[in-house]
Amino acid sequence: MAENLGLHDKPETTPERAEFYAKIDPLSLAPLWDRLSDIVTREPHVRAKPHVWKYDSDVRPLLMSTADLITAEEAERRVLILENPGLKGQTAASDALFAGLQLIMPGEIAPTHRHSPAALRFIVEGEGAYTSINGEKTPMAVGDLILTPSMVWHDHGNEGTGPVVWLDGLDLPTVKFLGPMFAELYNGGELYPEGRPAFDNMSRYGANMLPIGAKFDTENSPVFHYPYVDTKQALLNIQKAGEIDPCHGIKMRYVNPVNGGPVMATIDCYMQLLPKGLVTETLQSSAAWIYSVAEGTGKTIVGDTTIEWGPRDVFVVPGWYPHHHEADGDAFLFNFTDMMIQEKLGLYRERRGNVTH
Ligand code: GTQ
Repeated sequence: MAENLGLHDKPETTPERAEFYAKIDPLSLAPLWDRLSDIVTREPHVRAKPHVWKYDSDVRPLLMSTADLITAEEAERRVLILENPGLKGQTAASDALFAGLQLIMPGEIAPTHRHSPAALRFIVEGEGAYTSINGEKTPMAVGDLILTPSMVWHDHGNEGTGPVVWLDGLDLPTVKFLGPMFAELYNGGELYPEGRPAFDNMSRYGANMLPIGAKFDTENSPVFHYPYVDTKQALLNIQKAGEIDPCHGIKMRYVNPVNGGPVMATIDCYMQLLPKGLVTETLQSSAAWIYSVAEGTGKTIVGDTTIEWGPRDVFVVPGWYPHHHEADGDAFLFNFTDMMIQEKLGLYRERRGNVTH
């Protein structure tokens, strides 16, 4: 991106001005005219860089080696942060969102806690693990989406025979920036008692029915498990109609069935099918998009960076980078975004081709 995106050139720092700036600094004052061109820019000046984490060759061996380094219990969450190279030390994959890969080994438990940041899990590898949400065990299968919205009790366990890995997506940088960060361990470190039976949430709220008289006090979806078998089948069925969006292929939003809105107040999730050979049209979105490849190979061209991706890779398209996708075969891409936050604040913009919305 161009370096000087300001509306006008920065006024010269004459010796007289420099002396004035030095004089007012101890009084916690500063001249806006010296900063304006860096801050109020014509277009977004995004710190995050386009980036891909290659799972099989790079991340997986390192993640697996952490099993000998620390237990899930001691770590509380054994996660490798996918830290954007443009945001070193900031615990962020994009300016507003966190991403990490979490490992849980057979027999391990990651203790019950809750926090104000909202989280999603997209299952990458393995079987036999679960997330327990307010005591309701949610079995994990590869490609499933599991939600743990703000302040919901959750713990993870692995009752299988091999390692299980998932992508964590959180609004952590946003909550940190805004300030209301709260977290607690359940009863100082106990496991949350067993709650409703497995699959209760999706039957109660996600089977095209709602319990009589049901009332909801948050925007978050009461369904917290979106199995990949259903998601994938839906996309395959829709593909038969042959209606392909030029920018998105076939892109479906996971929704809160109560209000049709995003699954959580701050994070919006999607599954996208790019049919074999599709080259999408260029899209520019003021939101950031974090992708996890469920199936298929291809590439995404983000500004002047070409990201080659395959199954289990994670990549970031930061805000306002023109980008398009090229799929080798049918590809299924999970992605999540901060678009919701921007939309709610009336700030979201996108440009398809040359048209800005
Ligand atoms: O699994 O609860 O990647 O609390 C970061 C913070 C995962 C979790 C993360 C968390 C979790």
